[in-house]
Amino acid sequence: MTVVTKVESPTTNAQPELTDGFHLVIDALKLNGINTIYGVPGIPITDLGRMAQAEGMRVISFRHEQHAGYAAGIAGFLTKKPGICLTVSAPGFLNGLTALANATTNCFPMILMSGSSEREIVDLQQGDYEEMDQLAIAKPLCKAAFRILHAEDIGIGVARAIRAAVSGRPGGVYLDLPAKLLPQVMEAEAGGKSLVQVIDPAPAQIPSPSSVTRALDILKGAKRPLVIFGKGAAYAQADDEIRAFVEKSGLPFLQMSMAKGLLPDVHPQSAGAARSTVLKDSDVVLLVGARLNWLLSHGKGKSWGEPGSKKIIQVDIEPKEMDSNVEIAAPVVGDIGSCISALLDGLGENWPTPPAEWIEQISAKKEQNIAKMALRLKKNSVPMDFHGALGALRTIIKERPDAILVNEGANTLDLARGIIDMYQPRKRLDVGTWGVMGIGMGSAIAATIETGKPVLAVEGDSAFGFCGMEIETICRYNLPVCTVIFNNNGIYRGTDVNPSGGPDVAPTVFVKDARYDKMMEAFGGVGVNVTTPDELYRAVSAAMDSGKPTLVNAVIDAAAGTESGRIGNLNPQSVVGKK
Ligand code: ADP
Ligand code: TPW
Ligand code: MG
Repeated sequence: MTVVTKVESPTTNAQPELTDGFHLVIDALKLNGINTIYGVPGIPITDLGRMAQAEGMRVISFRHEQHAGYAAGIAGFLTKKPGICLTVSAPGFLNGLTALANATTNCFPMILMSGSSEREIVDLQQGDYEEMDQLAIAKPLCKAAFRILHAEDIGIGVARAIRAAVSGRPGGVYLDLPAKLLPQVMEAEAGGKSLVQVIDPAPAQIPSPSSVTRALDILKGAKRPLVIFGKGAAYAQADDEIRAFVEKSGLPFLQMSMAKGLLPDVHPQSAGAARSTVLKDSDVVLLVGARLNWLLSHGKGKSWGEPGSKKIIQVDIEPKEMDSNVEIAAPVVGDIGSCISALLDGLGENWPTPPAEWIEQISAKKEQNIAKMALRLKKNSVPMDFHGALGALRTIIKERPDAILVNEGANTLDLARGIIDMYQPRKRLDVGTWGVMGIGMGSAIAATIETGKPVLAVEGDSAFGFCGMEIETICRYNLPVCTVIFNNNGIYRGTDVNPSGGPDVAPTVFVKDARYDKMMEAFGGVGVNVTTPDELYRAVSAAMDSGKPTLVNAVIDAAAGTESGRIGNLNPQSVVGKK
């Protein structure tokens, strides 16, 4: 318990020890094992950050709250504890709110703690400094939202926020800290007693035995089974159970983007290189911590084969997820560790291996696709295309399987996802469910702060622009982050022209041949410009080995990309003629 001061009592001369709201917030977080705050200082929380640092917490100051928020969300994903983002009132809060909504959408536990203005003035709309009814605005964008008005409620308020963030389906929580709360004083002993250590914040949720039996019966009857792991499976940290289940059952599997590496992408049962075939031709699909949202074509349409050709088993902690898009033949509701353990137990001793014909069909397709890709990855052309550049980065990760890969962009994202094999769980962090640009630098910072591992951030030049100023943060904290910009002079491509012939450039193109590496030099980091895959490989290897903050400007053929990468089909088309 932190003691702020001792004061003389005029009547008894006793000296009650006092604490205050600032210290109670810090003590409540520390008591619950939360030791890092990501944020931006200012009224009314500047001193909260200072005092947190004085009390031994790690306080990482960003240049913009959105990136502090993305960092907090990723910290939550990596650690199963809520990441904390601390912002100032109104504008700072709103900057952090995008990240809070993103965490909720992605099922990452995070708490946005924001200072706010005087309640009495805000509620009468009398124009306080940075006036805004933040609680009301945050509510629809998060799992839960709380405001603490009295110092003695800080313990309970922080406990509720933590439990709400991590229990059940994880998500974002908003915690409103009005300016007046922080200097409120109370006796230290009472303050200490008011704190709450959250017991069993995310209790195991055991699936019902009949749901497990139903799932296994369907799986056993499958001729062409498939397992799909999503980022919920990566989050669950049930890595050993998942591996045991996959290997004992012999089932082929796919891993969604941020689940890649849960099992090595090079695992013999991985069907990653035969994705379209297995999605289309499978007859039973076991989904584990993956939603049937747009990323899986909602579980229907051409990519899923003939309508009615599949039965779906779904393992998820959120019962409402079942039947969200198509009928789920066997819902298994519970936490992934408990569900997979139950399924593993149920395999018993004589589980039949999947039909050889199916496994052979998958192997043949894999071999064919891998051979096709190998040729493209070896290209050493100038200017580089995406494949040539990604061939080099693929080797970097193969040589350093415990490095964390951060990835955003359109072509830069879609092609890297397919080309760079991952070998360990929770090593690939990307744009997530929303496909949001600008997660890169925040994710990279949190990834290394939380794990101590080096980070390779592969960024489209547009994606990087959303968060580029945070390279100063990377340099300031001297973090082992190597950022590679795939510089193709624009969004998707740098070759578009203004169809009107007017003086403005096309909306998708940037300054030609920009040198992002020079930005890094401005902050004392290492900047390198490369034009070939060999140069790229050498520059990134050196950066990863040295751990020095580095930015590599990788010149990519401006004509190489396609519109929206792999999801161009989602662009609405004008019927009256394009461009
Ligand atoms: P992806 O984008 O990789 O397909 P999604 O974000 O769509 O993954 O799905 C993740 C799912 O995992 C969510 O439906 C969420 O409820 C679920 N989930 C998250 N954590 C757990 C857990 N510990 N146990 C069970 N399900 C979980
Ligand atoms: C917050 C829309 C999707 S992808 C992209 C934008 C702007 C940039 C693609 O260009 P980049 O990649 O990064 O250079 P590449 O390799 O294809 O050239 N605002 C937000 N999120 C999204 N998704 C967008 C806009 C978008
Ligand atoms: Mg680009």
